[in-house]
Amino acid sequence: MAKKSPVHFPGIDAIAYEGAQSDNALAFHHYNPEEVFDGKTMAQHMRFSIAYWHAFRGTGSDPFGPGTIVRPWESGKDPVSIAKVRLDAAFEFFQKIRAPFYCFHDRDIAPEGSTLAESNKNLDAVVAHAKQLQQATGVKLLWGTANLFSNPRYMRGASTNPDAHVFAYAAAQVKKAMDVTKELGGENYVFWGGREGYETLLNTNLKREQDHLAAFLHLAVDYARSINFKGQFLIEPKPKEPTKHQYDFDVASGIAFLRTYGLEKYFKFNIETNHATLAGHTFQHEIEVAAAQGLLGSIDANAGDPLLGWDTDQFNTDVRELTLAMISILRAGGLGSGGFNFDAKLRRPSTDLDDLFHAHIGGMDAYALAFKLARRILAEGKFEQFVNERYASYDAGFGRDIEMGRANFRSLEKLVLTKLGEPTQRSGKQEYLENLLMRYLHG
Ligand code: XUL
Ligand code: CO
Repeated sequence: MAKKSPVHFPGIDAIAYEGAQSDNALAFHHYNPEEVFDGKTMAQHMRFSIAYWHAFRGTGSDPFGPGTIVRPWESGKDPVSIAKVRLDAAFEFFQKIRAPFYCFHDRDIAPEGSTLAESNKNLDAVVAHAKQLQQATGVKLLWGTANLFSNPRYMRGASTNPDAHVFAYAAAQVKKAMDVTKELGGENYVFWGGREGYETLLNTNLKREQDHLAAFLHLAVDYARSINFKGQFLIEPKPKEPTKHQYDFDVASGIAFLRTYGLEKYFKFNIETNHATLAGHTFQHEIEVAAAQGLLGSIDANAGDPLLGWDTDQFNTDVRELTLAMISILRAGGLGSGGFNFDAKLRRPSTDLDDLFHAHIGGMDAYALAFKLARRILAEGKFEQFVNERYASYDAGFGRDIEMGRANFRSLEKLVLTKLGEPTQRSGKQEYLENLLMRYLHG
């Protein structure tokens, strides 16, 4: 165990649930971790997770200027000892914000060395420290992943790189990232495509690159099996940024890719709100497309800005959007081994230590409120009843025959000509339903 660590967040206690009427900004107003719903605490339902890269490696830098967020623990004699003190600060934060999980990339938690062997050594030293902190605090690893996009060697992709040498390097890096994820009891392992995409077909063989991506994922599946890693593999789709054409554009293209290459048994989806909206979809749409195929895995909880066309990774306080998402998630039976990971960062001028608390309190409260609203909406079943009635013509007679594969074009033509004639018009009642939703949200 580390020497008795200094308090990195002085003056901020563990965040308490004080209820909606409380004026205390450093309290939960809707998220009560201990409250029980259907025999499970809210903490067990939500499985909130902190994203190490944003919360503890984010500095506020952008293409126009350097970082603005300076943390007091970012000093020490060498990069590995700084990494360990940073972990101490992180675990203090995880406990105070009452998050049961965290997530990391290999290069967030430990510094990259000048060779792969040195990087692995750094990672081992920091992972040993993380393991102690996990044991001491009870905070668990929701998922691990490898950063295959920051280092310049990956500028033309990792597994889709035209150079097989880079493919091999990425394989070695993912092998190690899976080893440490297993070592830390990670419940999932995420593959975000990073730079797996292209800018121009003038220099790109698209088919070969997609074949290589699939080959890489098969090798990952084989390796996981060989080390007996039981965590769920997750694909995280994103349509653009960094490359113009990302291969994992959205959930639908991800499903087509997985099925094309025989990978659908091994993967589910980690759906990120801001990636959904960048693809021109709603968050709920992406959840519903994955859930329809039994492939809903986990959520990267954040929000984009509707006026900006890039991944702004903001904390989401839009209760309407989250309630709709929660309806689809709860209807699908929840996230299983997944959780809600705050892949979200502070705005560049949010430089105080307590801003990190305000940001996560808002995200957790908004999700908790959405969870309660979605439960009520589902329990009352008004929308469900409306939707069921809308499709009732398929429940019996020739509608049932269509669903059961017992109808054909000839039988249907005969029915229309001899019996059915012109269909009667039925309203979709969207405005009525939107008003109904508004009553749930605002009374
Ligand atoms: C990038 C992104 C990543 C993944 C993990 O947009 O969301 O941080 O979540 O690599
Ligand atoms: Co993400």
